[in-house]
Amino acid sequence: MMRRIALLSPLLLLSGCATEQSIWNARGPGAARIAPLMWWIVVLFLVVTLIMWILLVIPIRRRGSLDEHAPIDIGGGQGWVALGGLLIPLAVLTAFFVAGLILMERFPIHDPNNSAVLKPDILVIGHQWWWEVHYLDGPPDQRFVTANEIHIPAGQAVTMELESEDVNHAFWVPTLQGKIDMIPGHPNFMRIEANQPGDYVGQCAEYCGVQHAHMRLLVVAQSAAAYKDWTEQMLQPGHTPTTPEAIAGEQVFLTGKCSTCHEVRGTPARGHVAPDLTHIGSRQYIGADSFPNNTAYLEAWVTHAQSFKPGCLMPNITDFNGVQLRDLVTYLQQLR
Ligand code: HEC
Ligand SMILES: [Cu+2]
Repeated sequence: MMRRIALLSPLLLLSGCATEQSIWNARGPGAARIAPLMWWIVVLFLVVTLIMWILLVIPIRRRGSLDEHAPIDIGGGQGWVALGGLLIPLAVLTAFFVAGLILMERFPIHDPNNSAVLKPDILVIGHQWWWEVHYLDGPPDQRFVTANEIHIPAGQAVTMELESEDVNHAFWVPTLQGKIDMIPGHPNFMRIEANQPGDYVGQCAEYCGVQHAHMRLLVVAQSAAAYKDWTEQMLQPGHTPTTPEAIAGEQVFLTGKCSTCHEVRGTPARGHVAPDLTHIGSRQYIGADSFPNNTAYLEAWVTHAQSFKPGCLMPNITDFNGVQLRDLVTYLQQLR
């Protein structure tokens, strides 16, 4: 029975991979280019595993007495060790190494004649444990900053520059493109494209500290018209509150600790060490795409960020009463 389960395990693993962050599910040309190599690796891995199981099972089934077996120290059989332990692994690993190098070289980012790739549309800066996103396309008055949720036009290649503010991170949206390290002081570039509009989940792919697992991101690919509307919305300063609750909430935000770390464009809140909140009300998730952006989670996050992401760089802030907290969250929600 155990053996049967063990034999089935590669199949279980395969079916377990059909989730949102899946390299099997290429949704853009970058990921589609990588997928065939991945299939080769998996198929070859399965073949090698199968052969090894057969080689294991044969001697197990060959029952006999000690008299029929030669002692282990009479020599011989080194040829098998050299073949199975050295030559085959060397050939397989070399083949995949070379295939990987060829694949890497063919990515347009390495084409020196392609001037578009040297001029990034979007600069993404990794922080412990969130993503700062600068839209650099167009003249200075068309540029803006946001965080954690990256919108791109569907069907168009977007060039990204990837950096880090602190430790090494890695930018990875498996359904769209391969992963690239984000290294402080050493910008890397990638071109990312989604075939169809939709949400594509990503994740930091280089261990970067306690909250690495909660350093998620969302790429939202939109039709050209919807993308244009979104950028126009993002260029606006933070929405001026109109209801009494939101007006009171803005005061809580500006007079409390929030503005020392966060920015809301168009207000005196100009902190730069935390995600830009100018349009926080329009984002789908909070805490770097880790928790839903709704009233319950926002209230809980604002007061107890350390319970959601222990060790993250936002402290628990519990110095407001219930009314102030509700007003504050109302203010955040109308920042759309
Ligand atoms: C000491 C700096 C600091 C202070 C003060 C602070 N924050 Fe934060 N805040 C952060 C950091 C850092 C993050 C990113 C945490 C993460 O995801 O790892 C964050 C994240 C957030 C997020 C989620 C943003 C997103 O896109 O995921 C919200 C909302 C937020 N803070 C609201 C507030 C409010 C409201 C206050 C004031 C009551 C406040 N913060 C005070 C540092 C701070
Ligand atoms: Cu990480």
